[in-house]
Amino acid sequence: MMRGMWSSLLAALGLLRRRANLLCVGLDNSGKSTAHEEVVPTVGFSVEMFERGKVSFTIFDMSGQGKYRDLWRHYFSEADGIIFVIDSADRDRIVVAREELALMLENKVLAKRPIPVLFLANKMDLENGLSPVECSEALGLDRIRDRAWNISACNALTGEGLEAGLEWIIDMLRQAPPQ
Ligand SMILES: Nc1nc2c(ncn2[C@@H]2O[C@H](COP(=O)(O)OP(=O)(O)OP(=O)(O)O)[C@@H](O)[C@H]2O)c(=O)[nH]1
Ligand SMILES: [Mg+2]
Repeated sequence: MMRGMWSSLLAALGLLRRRANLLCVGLDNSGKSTAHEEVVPTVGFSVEMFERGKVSFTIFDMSGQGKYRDLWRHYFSEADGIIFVIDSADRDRIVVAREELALMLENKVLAKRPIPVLFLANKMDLENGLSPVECSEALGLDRIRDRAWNISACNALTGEGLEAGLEWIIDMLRQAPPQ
């Protein structure tokens, strides 16, 4: 289902002049992998790569399962941007997402690298989900002052909202190109 959606979106956006790595994180079941090709929980991580002209673009899709979350930090030094996916309908675990986000932002490597973070309030199709503003409040995003961040609602099953989110992070990378 929706196989290669990241690739086609990125192609449609006609982006990037160089090599860039995006790290995709968030709790298990938030919908990180649905946007590209996986339909089963990710084991460890998976990588999707694209060549666009002279540009090599890589998305590291990390598993959000508890036992694998420790892997995220190993990619902070290489990431040019982070996509943090939230299951906006999982009200019970938004506090866990907040804790994982806090841990991530406290990481010494990441703290020194002001790379942008795109938050995706996913599963916007589900009734009773949190709006992006509510997600933002629940996660305490207004406390993030040392880097650019943005939040948009999306539905990874249909792709709705993904393009707008990606456009934002790509714009950020254009303004502050990866080292
Ligand atoms: N209703 C709805 N379901 C979604 C959406 N995005 C993903 N899902 C479903 O959520 C479940 C988990 O999606 P995954 O993409 O595997 O989640 P993940 O974040 O990659 O999970 P891990 O790999 O375990 O970290 C799947 O059953 C998806 O079909 C969405 O926008 N709306
Ligand atoms: Mg996954």
